[in-house]
Amino acid sequence: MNATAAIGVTGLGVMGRNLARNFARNGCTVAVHNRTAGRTRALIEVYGDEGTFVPAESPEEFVAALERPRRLMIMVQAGEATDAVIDEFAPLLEPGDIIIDGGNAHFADTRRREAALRERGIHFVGTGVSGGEEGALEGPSIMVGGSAEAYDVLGPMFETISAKVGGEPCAAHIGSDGAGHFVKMVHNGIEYADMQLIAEAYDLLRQVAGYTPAEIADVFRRWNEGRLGSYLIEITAEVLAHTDPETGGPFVDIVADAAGQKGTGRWTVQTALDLASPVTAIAQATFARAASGQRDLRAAYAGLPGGTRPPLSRTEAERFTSQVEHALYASKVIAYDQGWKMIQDAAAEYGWKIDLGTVARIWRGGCIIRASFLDRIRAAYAFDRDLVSLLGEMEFAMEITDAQVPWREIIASAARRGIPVPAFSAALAHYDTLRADRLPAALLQGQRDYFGAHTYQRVDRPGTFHTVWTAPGRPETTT
Ligand code: NBP
Repeated sequence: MNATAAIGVTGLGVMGRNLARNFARNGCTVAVHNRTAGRTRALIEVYGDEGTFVPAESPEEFVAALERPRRLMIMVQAGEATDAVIDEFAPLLEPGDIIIDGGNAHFADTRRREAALRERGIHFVGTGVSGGEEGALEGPSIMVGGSAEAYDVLGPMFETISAKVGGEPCAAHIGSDGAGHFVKMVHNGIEYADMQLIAEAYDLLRQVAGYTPAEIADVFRRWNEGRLGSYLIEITAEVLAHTDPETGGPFVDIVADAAGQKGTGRWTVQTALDLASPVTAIAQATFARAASGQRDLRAAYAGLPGGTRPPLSRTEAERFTSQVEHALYASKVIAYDQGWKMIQDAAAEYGWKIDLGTVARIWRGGCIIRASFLDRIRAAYAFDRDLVSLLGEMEFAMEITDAQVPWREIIASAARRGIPVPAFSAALAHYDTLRADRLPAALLQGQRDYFGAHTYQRVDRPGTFHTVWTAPGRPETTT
């Protein structure tokens, strides 16, 4: 077989098939392979005329079809399947060849695989691909890890097939080894928080303002024209406006209220704990999904007292709606800020040089959290590459200042009425924690020193101290 393919895709499920078609539609010759050969044949049969595909039935045939340095993209299930495919193909490759893993791998697995393959001279490029089935075909957001050398080869191809915003590609080299998969994981964590915040806003508008789902759809359509404008707000309006054909009632009322998750939100929270990165809005969003599925526990709590819910007049409901917009926006800024800080914390831990403005740029299109808001984040980092927090940027700080009364009012009114707003509350508590002059952490240090001699620092002089709590007069010692 002649080596004519610029790239090969193995694993022709939903994502692999569509990525292969995207490469082919953009003029790349693509070798295609799948464990079950029937899928390869089906791809050629149905989509073969979309571009130049080279179907391969065996790994050897597949590798032989690739131009050097070989670029081989794996699109199979994360975990054991990915390791099995690497073990199958790596022995067929040569130093300088590139394996790309476009699945949703855990970044720690990517780091392990990259180190092992580097020893054999093979580039391993963990790549986060966001945008689902449609994005893979029409233009995803692509977060590329691995070496800069590998990106020199792959970059132009990824940039060609990615989504474009204002003519700019939503694909970039994020950083070495697992940086691409890490950033994809945080993207999904932020997505969880954004979705939960929107869901809480809906719940408030329904239960406090008394609006119907169709009316709330109109509110979201309006918000979509403003600073909250985003793919998630847009699809929320569509879901809320949808009527169940069977019952004729709102679709949202016939859906079971137990949310699923595939695990990337959970990974974000688990990793954040290891990094001591306080992504509390993301964590609450993840726990809110978990709580929604706890049928027995919900049954045990059902019927317990909550707050009182006095109805609002039409004018009050309109005012309340505008307050919810402020609360949603302010909470969203905090959730995104938490995600960005987590990326900074990981970059420091793993030695990645991540350009945070680039992350914002490539999330503006192709992915689930795409939004005009990301342009603002990009601009903030373009102005100051080392920005520690989005609130260090004047416009965000001013918006948060403007949101103070409505943000607090909304959360207080939810608490009075017994309506859960875990992500709104976590975002506000995060804000209040970080802006506080003094935190009760001082008392925690005293408690820790008391029971475990964990020592403490003083505010008035340097050094490390311990109080001998059991001795008369409780003398202080220095260590
Ligand atoms: P699918 O479930 O549609 O396809 C899975 C593919 O993996 C099939 O080609 C299957 O081959 C192959 N495979 C498996 Br499973 N085990 C294998 C093994 N041991 N050896 C060789 N091939 C094996 O998955 P998908 O939705 O296309 O997802 C692919 C990757 O992309 C996953 O890591 C996923 O997390 C990620 N991802 C998915 C989305 C999305 O929206 N779906 C978005 C972003 C990323 P077979 O045909 O022989 O069974």
